[in-house]
Amino acid sequence: MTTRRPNGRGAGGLAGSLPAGLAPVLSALFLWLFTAGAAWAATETTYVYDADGRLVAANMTLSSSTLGDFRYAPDAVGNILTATTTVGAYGTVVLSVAPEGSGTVTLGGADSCATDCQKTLGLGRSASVQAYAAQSRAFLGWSGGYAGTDNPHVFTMTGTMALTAHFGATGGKTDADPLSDVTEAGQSGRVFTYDGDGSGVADYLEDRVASLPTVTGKYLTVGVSGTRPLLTASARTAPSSCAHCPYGAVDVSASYPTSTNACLTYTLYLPNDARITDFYAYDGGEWIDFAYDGTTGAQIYREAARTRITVRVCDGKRGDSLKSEPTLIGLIGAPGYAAAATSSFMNLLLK
Ligand SMILES: [Ca+2]
Ligand SMILES: [Ca+2]
Repeated sequence: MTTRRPNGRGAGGLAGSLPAGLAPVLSALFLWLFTAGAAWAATETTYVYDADGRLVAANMTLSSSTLGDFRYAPDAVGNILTATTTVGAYGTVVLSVAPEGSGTVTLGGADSCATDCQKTLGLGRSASVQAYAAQSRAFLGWSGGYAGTDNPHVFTMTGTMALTAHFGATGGKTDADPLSDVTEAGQSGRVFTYDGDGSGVADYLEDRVASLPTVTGKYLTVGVSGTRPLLTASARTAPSSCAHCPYGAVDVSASYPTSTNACLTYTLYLPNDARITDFYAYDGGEWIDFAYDGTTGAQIYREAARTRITVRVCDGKRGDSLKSEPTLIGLIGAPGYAAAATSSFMNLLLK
């Protein structure tokens, strides 16, 4: 508790000196309750008086990232305030599970709860959360306020904390594409919400979407149209003829929907990269510039946060890396760009 006496005249000296109606206003005004996102270290309160020495305002210094509860009330004569501060009274832990029904979470210590639970804890208090996988499932890691695999995860409440526990197959590969859950969990291997195609579904849960590191140390996502899972998805070295292929190449394949619809569209999702103007495909033992010709080939779209490349490939046609494989369509492709014109010009000069 903090009690500060302002410099105004004390009780008895100025009885009833508050302007009419101000006391109830102050009573209401100074009952401020911060429960989320507010910041208050509660260090200083500055009182403001009018020319007659009557209190007209109390300003509080707000800082830090803590949460708190502070209440002010005028005394009987109106110009002495009592400030009651209770910093650290509120903090909320919100827990959820994903994918739904694959496990439960508990909030340790004296508190415990099942799935989709919420608890209010004091700031500065130690909290412990633990994930329990359902049968034949495994706990993968946390997302939200903490991205890691500690289980239980013990932390100190410094504010509102929202956590989601992610679960997957016990073998470490949940969906039907060939990549492990960790591989698809972002470049760090810890972001189980990673959604490179922006579908709203984490990629480790999507058969037709694969996120993976490239041979150049970058990270990209590739998806395939239709209804069949990606059969293969791997990174490989770009053609030596490509001087500027910053993402290397990807090698993907899938089966096509029907004999009458023997084409697939692969989509690559890269970081926004204005340099990418070309797409090269490995075709019949050589790399070709696989530009869209109206039927097959690559089209490049630069979007706000990413570069998206759609690559149409038809069975046995140009760009199919598995021409001899019935029912399968493969793509070995590399996004890139040609040498800058000035470089070519300089090369000519140097020859
Ligand atoms: Ca996705
Ligand atoms: Ca996937």
